Amino acid sequence: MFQRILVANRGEIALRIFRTCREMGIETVAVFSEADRGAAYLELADQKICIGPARVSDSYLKIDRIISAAEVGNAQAIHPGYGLLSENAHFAEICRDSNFEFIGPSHQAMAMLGDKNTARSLAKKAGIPTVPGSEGIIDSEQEALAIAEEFGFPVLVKATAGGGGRGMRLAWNAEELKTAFPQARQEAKAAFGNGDVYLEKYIENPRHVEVQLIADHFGNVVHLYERDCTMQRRHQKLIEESPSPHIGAKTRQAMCQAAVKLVQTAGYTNAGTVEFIVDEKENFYFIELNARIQVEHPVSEMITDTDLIRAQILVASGEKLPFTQKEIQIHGHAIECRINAEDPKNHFCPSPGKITKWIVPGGLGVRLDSHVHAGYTVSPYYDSMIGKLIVHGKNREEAISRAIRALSEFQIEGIQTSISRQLEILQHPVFVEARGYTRFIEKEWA
Ligand code: MV4
Repeated sequence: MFQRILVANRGEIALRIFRTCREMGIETVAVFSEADRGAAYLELADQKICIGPARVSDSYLKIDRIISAAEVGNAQAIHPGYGLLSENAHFAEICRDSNFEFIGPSHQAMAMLGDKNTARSLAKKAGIPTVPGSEGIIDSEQEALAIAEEFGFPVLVKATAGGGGRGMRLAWNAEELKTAFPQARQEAKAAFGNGDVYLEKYIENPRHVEVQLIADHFGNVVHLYERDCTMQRRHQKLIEESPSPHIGAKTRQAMCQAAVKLVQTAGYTNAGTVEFIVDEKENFYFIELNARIQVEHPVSEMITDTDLIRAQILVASGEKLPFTQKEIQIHGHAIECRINAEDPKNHFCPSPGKITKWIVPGGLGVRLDSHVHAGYTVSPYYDSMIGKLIVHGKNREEAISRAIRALSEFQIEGIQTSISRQLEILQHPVFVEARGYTRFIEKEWA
């Protein structure tokens, strides 16, 4: 087992990892930017090392500085958290070449899954349902048109280097595809340095359901059931829950089995999430495999009574998974609300600044993962998420009441937050009756 881990991240996820390390008796090395200097959460690490100026490109994304910090801090492993360098295969490779264990999948698996078209081919090979679409990269407009005619409009042009909703273009007919195709290629080239695109039939009003998995180096793969992330706005998730209210036991079983099969086929290790879209008839289709711990992992932890960060660390150090599939059962229902420093009354514009009042909820079934406090200044340089409220109840109804109760207890001044909108969503009949769909928030609060 590792004695010392460097956490190559900031904010709530860095704190989340420090906490588990403390419980495991593992020391931690924090890295921080000039903007995060003096932040209270850094005190939970055993050592802290400044890695540069506020901008992520000058600090949290600087691979050489992070590797140097791991050397100076005498760490044996590096946990990347989510975002930042977490899905950068080059970073994972450099960590291992520098003799630091990267707490995540192999760089080969990451590179393969980072290419969404390769991931799609892999899913097909494993017999997992994928959306009807092209067999591979599409090189010409003629080819795109021919394929679209074959399975019918509307179609989505997707960047193979994209993911998470980035690099997608919708076309309802041949005319639109003639502009969408070159635009998608150009945008992908500019955004990712790779203009390769593929085609999928567009599934209208899908639900977004993802399966959490973890795999060790002994061939053990365990799923921790699914999370429903349908309640999002412009690909920014606002509310996540588990289990999904949109699927029945049969679909759940089939989806979780498909996800396990995919991870086995890919030879994937560590924590990962297989993302599906689900149509009105509960048909599910593979979309992508996220090769990291995700923001919303706590809802899976709450319903299965596990610590996913602990499991990640154990697996990375070469130990067997600390649980078997049989031990993973669904207990009750969990809901997560991301607390963002954003103004819901002003198009969710970021609302950085000093938090002058911070009174938070507590009580039965309430978990708050947050690195902020009264007097903390939310920096404009980073993601606007300042915490996550996770509630657990014996069923969905209780979890919803508890989430509403807990959100109402927040007293925050100095910045705007997403809380008022989340309270509206949680009380909306569409959410309560599980009739939500991915574009619901955009439509209802246009
Ligand atoms: C789709 C789709 C419809 N049809 N693919 C968005 C996130 C990215 N991971 C995949 N996304 C989608 N892919 C096909 N073939 C609709 C979406 C999508 C979406 C998916 C999940 C949650 C919210 C969404 C919002 C808009 C579009």
